[in-house]
Amino acid sequence: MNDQNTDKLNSIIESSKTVLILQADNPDSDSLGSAVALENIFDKLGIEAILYCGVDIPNYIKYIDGWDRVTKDIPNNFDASILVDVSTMTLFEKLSETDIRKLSSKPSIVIDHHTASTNPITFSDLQIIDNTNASTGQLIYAIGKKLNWPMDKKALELIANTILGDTQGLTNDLATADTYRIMAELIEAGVNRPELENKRKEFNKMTEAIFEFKADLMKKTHFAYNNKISHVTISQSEINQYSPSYNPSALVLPEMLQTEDVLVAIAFKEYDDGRITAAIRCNPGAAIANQLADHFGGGGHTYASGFKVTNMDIENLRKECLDKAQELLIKL
Ligand SMILES: [Mn+2]
Repeated sequence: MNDQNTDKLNSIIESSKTVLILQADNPDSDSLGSAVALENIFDKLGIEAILYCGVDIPNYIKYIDGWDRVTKDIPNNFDASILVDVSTMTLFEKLSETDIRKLSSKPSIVIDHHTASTNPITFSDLQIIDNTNASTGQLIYAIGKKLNWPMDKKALELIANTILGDTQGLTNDLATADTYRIMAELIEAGVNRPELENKRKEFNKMTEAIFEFKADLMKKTHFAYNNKISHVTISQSEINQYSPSYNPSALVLPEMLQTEDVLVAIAFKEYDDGRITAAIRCNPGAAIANQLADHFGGGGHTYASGFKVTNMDIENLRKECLDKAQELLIKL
């Protein structure tokens, strides 16, 4: 993060009355927490924030207050936009031509911690991208400190949630010494980590039906290549029945990774319209998630990524994906 970028960001924000904050089509606790934290900070600066996401906010992150203020429409009146936790056009499929024209006509800023994309945001004027940050929220915290933004306990809690979300509770390799230092600062400033954890856990409790569905998913999980690659396929009817209350992949991916010999876990979702999505998670020492997703036009981090394809048969896709995963594992 260089001074020139933060100065430019500051001047855009200072000359705005209304700022539109966009999340990509795959909202998570980092994108949502970052968006609501900026809303909170801007409110204190006398700037109105409008929160946008093209898809519904998934239930599992609704422990983050403010999710219900996220709208699916790009408004007509705003002075600037900020895209959080995303730097690729691939994840903005819900934007229409008109939406993109509106966004292009105003200053637009990307704040993200993913590695550079091959399909960058076409309408952004300023990109603050720093992949040394565990979460976009952590980057916002750094920017906020630099620009003396008012960050109250609520904003700091939101920032802590983005870090805990993306680092899976400070357990994956996104959590660096800096991340721990920042968490310590947040805790010193009043953030109560057990309180945040309890709220999230309380919110993510399973119903009995979900508990049984989890058992079904585990029963149909397969293990390939000497159990190094674990995969499960979730059908449209299962998505219809269970997705509104629980993200099916999140039910089994952690269990798959917690199985002996497994290095890579993949959850495919097969939709009736021909779309197939895959969520990829890797165990320590098998950092191939981004490369595997990249092979199918997706993206993400080295240990967690995803992709979406259309016009591909599930059998063929599965085979190609497993073979590619094996190939990448051999190269490690
Ligand atoms: Mn993130």
